[in-house]
Amino acid sequence: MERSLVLVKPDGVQRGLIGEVIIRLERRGLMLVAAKFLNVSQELAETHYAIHKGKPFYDTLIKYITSAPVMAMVWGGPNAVAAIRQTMGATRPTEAAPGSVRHDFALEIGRNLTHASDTVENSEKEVALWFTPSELINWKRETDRWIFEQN
Ligand code: IDP
Ligand code: MG
Repeated sequence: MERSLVLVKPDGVQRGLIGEVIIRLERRGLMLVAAKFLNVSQELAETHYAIHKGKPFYDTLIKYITSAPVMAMVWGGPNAVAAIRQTMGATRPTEAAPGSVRHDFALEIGRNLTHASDTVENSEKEVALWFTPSELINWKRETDRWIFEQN
């Protein structure tokens, strides 16, 4: 099953939007695979955002993600990476599709509430960075056959 790392970033946690993000992913039919609430260390932040090192927003991005607790989750399902990116919306909230989390709840790119893996390859790396194998729950839902064509 395809999986994606999803973070409710510090602004989302502070604004009480953890439940809002979860409800949208649950309603879409995606499956929760893992979850934990944590303060992000400097080291984890730098590894997670290594691809952005050197960019003008890198230092503020690291400060943002380490500034307060985040809700880290793994969600799975068919085309989970693309589906979750769509549910979260484009990086810049003013370019995010109406109905997406970033459109509906955010205004600024540096306060865009969530993270979601951008490719299948990166999703597997990110899941392994944030979670140990034993934290990833492999389970079946009674509703799977009504949501997934193949299960
Ligand atoms: P993504 O979160 O949609 O994958 P990325 O381009 O990977 O977007 O950027 C990571 C995060 O860095 C964004 O979610 C946003 O919080 C922040 N960011 C990206 N570009 C800018 C910018 O130009 N100014 C401020 N923050 C930015
Ligand atoms: Mg990204």
